[in-house]
Amino acid sequence: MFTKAILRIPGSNFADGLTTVELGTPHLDEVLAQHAHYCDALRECGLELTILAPDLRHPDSTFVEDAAILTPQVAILTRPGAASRLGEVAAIRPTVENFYSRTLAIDPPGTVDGGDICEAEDHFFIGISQRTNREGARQLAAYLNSLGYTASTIDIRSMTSILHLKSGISYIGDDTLVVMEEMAENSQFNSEFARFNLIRVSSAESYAANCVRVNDRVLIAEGFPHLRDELIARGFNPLVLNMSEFQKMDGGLSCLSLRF
Ligand code: CIR
Repeated sequence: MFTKAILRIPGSNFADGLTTVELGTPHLDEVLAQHAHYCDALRECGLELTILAPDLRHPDSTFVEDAAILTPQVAILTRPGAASRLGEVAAIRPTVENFYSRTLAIDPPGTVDGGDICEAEDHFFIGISQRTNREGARQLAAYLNSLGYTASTIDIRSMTSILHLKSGISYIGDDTLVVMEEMAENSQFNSEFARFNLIRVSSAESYAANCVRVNDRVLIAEGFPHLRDELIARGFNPLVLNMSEFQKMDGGLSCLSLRF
């Protein structure tokens, strides 16, 4: 169960952030409206929100998930792999420290983006990506092991269609992973996923593979009816949100909040 979440309102320069997709320029009024709906959805799931003011120094800072990894016992401040995002960690640190008496940090030359970290019960999948390097993964795994979790790495660098590990997989509780087809088919990853039930997401719906279990709901992006129906068929309760403006900046549902 989560009780709280941290978010940051997108800044007026949101469109100046990083992106690898060519879906057009986000419209600020729609960005803000979609963000407000996302906040409402988390409240509907029972969370108490801490909503931070826009940070114009960091256009990508609404994607708060990348700056920290929150476990029940400790917070691990990350070290984002994109230079333009490094300062987001210092910016969010005081807020995280309001809730956690113990924080750990990833040190140079390690880099970790929270979007590469997928927690599935007592196990953490750590994506090695353009943003998270092996040294960052090593430091993080050592912290997690000391806290009693297991960890394994999944190298997604050959998968050019996704930015972060969690762009392609999500753990939605009940021993179930939502996995984009390309990953589910990859023989390198099969053994990693063997102990879980898999919901495969076709390539036509791959953006929807980034979904988020929040208490008794699963937040999913609007416009992906096959995944929505599959979730319902398996007894999950999806809550659908329009994510079009965040998708333009490579952002998914999970990256807009830190839930704990
Ligand atoms: C970036 O490229 O860093 C941002 N425009 C998007 C980050 C999305 N974060 C995530 O999926 N965890």
